[in-house]
Amino acid sequence: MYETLAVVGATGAVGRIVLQQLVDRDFPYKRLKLLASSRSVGQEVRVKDETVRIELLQPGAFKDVDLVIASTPDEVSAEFAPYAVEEGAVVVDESGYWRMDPKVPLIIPEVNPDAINDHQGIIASPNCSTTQMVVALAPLHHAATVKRVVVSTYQATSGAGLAGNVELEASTKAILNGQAPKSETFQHPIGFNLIPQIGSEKHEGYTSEEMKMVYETRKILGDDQIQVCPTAVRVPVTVGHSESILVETEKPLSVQQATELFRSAPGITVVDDLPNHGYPMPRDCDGKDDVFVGRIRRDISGNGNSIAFWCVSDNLRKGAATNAVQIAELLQKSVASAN
Ligand code: 2RA
Repeated sequence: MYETLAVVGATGAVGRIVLQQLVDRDFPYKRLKLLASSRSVGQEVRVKDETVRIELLQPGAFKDVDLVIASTPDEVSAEFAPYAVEEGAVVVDESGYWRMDPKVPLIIPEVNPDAINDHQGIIASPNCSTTQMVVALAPLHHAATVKRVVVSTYQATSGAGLAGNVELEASTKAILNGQAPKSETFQHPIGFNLIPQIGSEKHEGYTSEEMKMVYETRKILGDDQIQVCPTAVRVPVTVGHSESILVETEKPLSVQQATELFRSAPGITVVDDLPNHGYPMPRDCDGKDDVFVGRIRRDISGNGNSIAFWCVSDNLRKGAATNAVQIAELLQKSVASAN
């Protein structure tokens, strides 16, 4: 049981779901502290049967805190996480800032739970587009060693926070009303559109979002040889990232073997019944914690060592809040078993 749990960024798109997950999963803590920037200080948030007042995120705020679950922009995490650790807390961080730091474990509890034993105060949760892909790749990797992945994402507007969904609605309404849509959160109007850019240019024409999928996949699966070619696309869907994935393995896998591996892996639900129009779609996955896999098929362009599939997950849940709360649960188990 944690004495004091702090949630940083509780009023954001992910932070709200973190609070809901704490209640739904009956997460053990005695006292809950909510921390945010001065903009939200004083706001009251209802959690289970108590009302919690948001306090200022500042040095000294973690002196009585054991565990932090944080969902903030990178620059906020870069500043507060070191002093939170210095003040005695362990930080489960959802920002991108610490993920590739060699001293920071990057964890998906179903995939690499043992990495938690190496933490030095900060534990990172991967980017949403990486998390769902790696949950799906892990059983194939363990059985047949993943060599190469070609992935195209179809990412929901909530990946850009509450502002992303507000802009999708405003943009769609403006277009339906014959007005010019505005684009402030995204590079172009998102209503009735697809935008093949998430993040900024990072490496040889690949964006920062795409390179996260390359680097984080290797770190989580512990294999620097895995080659990933990603294309990340923003789509006019509020919740649920979808991914078209082609995976090449060292040992060949039949469609039946791959399907069995997906079915028996933790955190994956297979929905694969093309004749009856059965496959995962964002609307059906909204509000669910699993990663959904379907359209599992042989790569008819390949040499027998590759499988194609479709993967959908709620980006705010397994892609963010659920994974962070699962890390916190894992941490508690590892502390309990060490004592
Ligand atoms: C996005 N992956 O969807 C980002 C959020 N972390 O924009």
